[in-house]
Amino acid sequence: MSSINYSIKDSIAVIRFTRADKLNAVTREMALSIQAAIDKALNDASVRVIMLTGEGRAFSAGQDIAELCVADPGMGRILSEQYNPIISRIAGSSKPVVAAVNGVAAGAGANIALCCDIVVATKSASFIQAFSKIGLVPDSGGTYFLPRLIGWQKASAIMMLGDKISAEEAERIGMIYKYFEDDQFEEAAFKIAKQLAELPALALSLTKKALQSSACNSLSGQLAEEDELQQQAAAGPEYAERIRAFMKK
Ligand code: LHQ
Repeated sequence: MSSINYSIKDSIAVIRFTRADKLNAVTREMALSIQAAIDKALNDASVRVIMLTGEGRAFSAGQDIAELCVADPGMGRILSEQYNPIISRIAGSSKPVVAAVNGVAAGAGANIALCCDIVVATKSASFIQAFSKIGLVPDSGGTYFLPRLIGWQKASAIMMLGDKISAEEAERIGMIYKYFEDDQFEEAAFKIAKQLAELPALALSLTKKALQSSACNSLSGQLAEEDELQQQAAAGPEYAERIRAFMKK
């Protein structure tokens, strides 16, 4: 896996993009490596949280445009084989996925970050829906997640204009959870992942499911879903343990 690095620390699998000289632009090999790394983390019982981040001054500049010029497999194949499986894996992951956006995130790079459960960024990071400028439609789930995160109007403008959104603005409008000063970023992002790793895994996974259902449920449907998921959570071992511990205190 030359374009990414995979490591585990404190039950957190860190998938780090390592094409820093190309702003972590995504090649076919890199997209397939990201998919394989997510699978590895999902299948490893010792991993409780997955974190995506980048090396250098970018999180990812999206599709490697240079690769398209030398070996374009056709638009249908790029999305169905490279990007959609990454987004589906992250959205379908039973383990929480944190995007630690260390720098600029553009095109599919931005949308890979935005489909994660918690998105944090350095103050100097930015988000660019770069698609319209190169004559393309936002992909990698962007048209699904962005309007749900920040509302239709802002999503529409940001996607059509392709404006660069600073981390401060992204936090203000609800596109991301928080930004941190650059020199405190690594520690702060890791602290959030660690906090997740120490929480009951089943509850987090069912919370993710409930949030996803709410994207298309009616209130009555959602209340029924919460009822069902709450019963599943309460049937798990961590609920009983946590209640016992609370009562002891
Ligand atoms: C790059 C890239 C890049 C290759 C910087 N590729 N080398 C899905 C399906 C099918 C087709 C197409 O796409 C998609 C999904 C997508 O992601 S479409 C959107 C693709 N991404 C973009 O359009 C963003 C392109 N990049 C930029 O606009 C700028 O590089 C940003 C704003 C991200 C950063 O600007 P600067 O800070 O000024 O850096 P730079 O432009 O000087 O880039 C530094 C190096 O990185 C440079 O290489 P070099 O060898 O000259 O130092 C760039 O060529 C390379 N690079 N993005 N996407």
